[in-house]
Amino acid sequence: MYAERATVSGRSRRPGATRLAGLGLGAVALLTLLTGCDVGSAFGGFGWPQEGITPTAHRMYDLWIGSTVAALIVGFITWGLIFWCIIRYRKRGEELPPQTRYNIPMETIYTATPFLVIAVLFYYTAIVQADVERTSKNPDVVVEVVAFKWNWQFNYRDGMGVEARTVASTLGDSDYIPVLVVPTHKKIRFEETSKDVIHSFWVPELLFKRDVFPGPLRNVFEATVEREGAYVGRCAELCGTYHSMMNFEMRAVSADRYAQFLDAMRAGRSTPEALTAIGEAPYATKTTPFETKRQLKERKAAQ
Ligand SMILES: [Cu+2]
Repeated sequence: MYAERATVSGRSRRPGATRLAGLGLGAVALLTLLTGCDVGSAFGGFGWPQEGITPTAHRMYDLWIGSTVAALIVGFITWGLIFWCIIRYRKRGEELPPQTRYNIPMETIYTATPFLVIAVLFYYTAIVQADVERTSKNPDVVVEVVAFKWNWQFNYRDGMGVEARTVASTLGDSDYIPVLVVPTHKKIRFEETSKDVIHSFWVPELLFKRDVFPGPLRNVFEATVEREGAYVGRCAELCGTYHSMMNFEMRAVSADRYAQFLDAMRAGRSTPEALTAIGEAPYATKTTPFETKRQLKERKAAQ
């Protein structure tokens, strides 16, 4: 049957299947080659934020670049085949072209290939996700993140879990942006809890956010910050009227200066004083307090 049809169409199907398989192999080789060099930065990260400051952020970036390059390769092959078919098999006369169907090798290939693509994407996604989610048994620093309408409190803890004690604390206010100080190159465990509704702790440069729940469930995640600096933090869960004003700042400093900061806090200094003591700007530099309704009213009354 098959041989008959192949003769009718005047060409054998086998070389076509081999060619397609070869093309697939070539694509895989090309993918390996392209992800090997930094195609991401050449194309602006294909829309992915490139300023990640954690090892996991870099791994997520690599996953995105790999997936995008793979998608583009599949796209180019598909577009190529479409245009090739349009040109190669365009109408040449009134004669009906050979009517063929059930090309088993071809059908096997286009069933197996998408499955292979999905399997590879799933494999790498699962690995990177597990890496991002991983928490260690012995973090270097534990910070309790307390969210409330509409600000943050950061408690520096002496251990993990609810039983641990708070050794120092920073509380945000409508006219004070809380600054969370963390050491670089250390495993930082964030333990989250909310006083009222669901909020979400988000520092864009971590390329990660996690919901902050009220009640007994403490959401936890871990991050290692590689670069010193000031990073704006936000609430990423619509939590009420002043949700958009629920900003904070994460200040990453060297491990030594972090220890000095914590010592100053333990000695009873305020957060701005302790920040000044380690040569840092006392107040948030990446965001400012927003004008509250009360301040607006006071200003109007004064006019
Ligand atoms: Cu919120």
